[in-house]
Amino acid sequence: MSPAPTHSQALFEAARALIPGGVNSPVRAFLGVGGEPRFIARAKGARITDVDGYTFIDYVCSWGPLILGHAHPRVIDAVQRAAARGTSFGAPTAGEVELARRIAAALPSVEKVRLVSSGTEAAMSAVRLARAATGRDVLVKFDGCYHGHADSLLVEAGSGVATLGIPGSPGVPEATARLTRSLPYNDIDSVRRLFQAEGSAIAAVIVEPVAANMGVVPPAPGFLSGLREVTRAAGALLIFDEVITGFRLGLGGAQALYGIRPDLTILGKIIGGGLPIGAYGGRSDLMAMIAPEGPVYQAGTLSGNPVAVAAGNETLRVLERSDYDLLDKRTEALVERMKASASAEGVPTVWNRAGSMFTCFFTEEGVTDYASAKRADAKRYAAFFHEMLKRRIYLAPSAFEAAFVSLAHEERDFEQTVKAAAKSFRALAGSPEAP
Ligand code: KE4
Repeated sequence: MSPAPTHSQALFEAARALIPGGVNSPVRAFLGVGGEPRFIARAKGARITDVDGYTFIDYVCSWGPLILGHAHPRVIDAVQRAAARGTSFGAPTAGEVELARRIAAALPSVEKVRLVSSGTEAAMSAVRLARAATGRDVLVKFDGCYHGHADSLLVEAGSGVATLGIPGSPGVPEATARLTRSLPYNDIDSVRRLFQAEGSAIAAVIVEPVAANMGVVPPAPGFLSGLREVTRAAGALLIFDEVITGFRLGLGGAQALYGIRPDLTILGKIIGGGLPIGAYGGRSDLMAMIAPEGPVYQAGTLSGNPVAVAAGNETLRVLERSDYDLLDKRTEALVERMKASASAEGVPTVWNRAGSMFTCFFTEEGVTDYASAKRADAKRYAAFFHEMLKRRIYLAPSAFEAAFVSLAHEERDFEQTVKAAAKSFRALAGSPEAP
């Protein structure tokens, strides 16, 4: 007699009858690791609880936004107070000015900023602006980087596209895809060659300054500075997609860490504190081209939504007084301990980390781009994912994503995680589980 379906299973069956794949975003469907997704009922701090009452230490953190942990009391209070004043007005509010000010104060390259409702919207708008500002059409991205699901950005994309092994996406017109060039990440010579051949037609290079959608892959020395130099020389724009790295790698994001001043920056996730948000901004001469100040049209019913903005402002207020160094050191210690336990069990792993995000690749070679990330053993990652899930640790259900540590993760969480990892690596190595 098979066990009665769990609430998650029953919900997933009902969801699949109504929602494509039973989920509202593909990577949530567990197709990258097999099995069925857990439907989450609630979360607090570093832990999430599914509808069957199982609690897990969470390293997905809603794919990055929840750097403070789930249901942070100050964020919840700000959201409740904002909602009680009304959820949306379709008119400007003071909170939007405060959030714009906080973003500009943290990112000096962002002289003006437009709030939207997702990272996808921010990326597509920044690309439209770059094409309008330069009068050019060609866009350069990098294999395995993901900038949301706008047509021109789905070429060789990472994240869910990589997880599902979809070559781009049907429905993107060939004429559109042809205008996007995708090059190997960290290969500055390939960028130089392309600019020699087509530089006068290139509107912009868009890049995750620390890639996190092929798993975490930091920039090689000279890669980002090389992009800055090549784009400036060719009159093309440099767009940093900091949807993940913004306010994750420090208040100044990757651009502060690596000392690069992009022309445009894309933000999302953390600046909304877990509510729907995105933003794009940069040089004021460029942003002045955006309607209604200029002719480049972009709009949104819920752009700058007061409840999302309240969550974002409170999150950034807390982050402005938080210790990023401590968060990074805790993450480094966690990764070192898990790496040691994999090695002790003779399981080959490579761990890429940037600040408080990391990825474990099951491989013996360095992972420096999408090709090497794809050579890692995704099946072994899937097995590790389920061994850890069994031990109540919730990692990304995809080998091509990042694990995130929040300020709510405590020593007891790391202890439990390291113990679970040791047992999981032992299981992967085929050794009997120690009692
Ligand atoms: P959204 O449209 O999902 O808000 O943002 C798109 C986006 C843009 N740029 C970067 C660097 C991103 O990582 C993302 C979205 N990230 C994925 C996970 N890595 C979102 C998870 C999902 O698609 O469900």
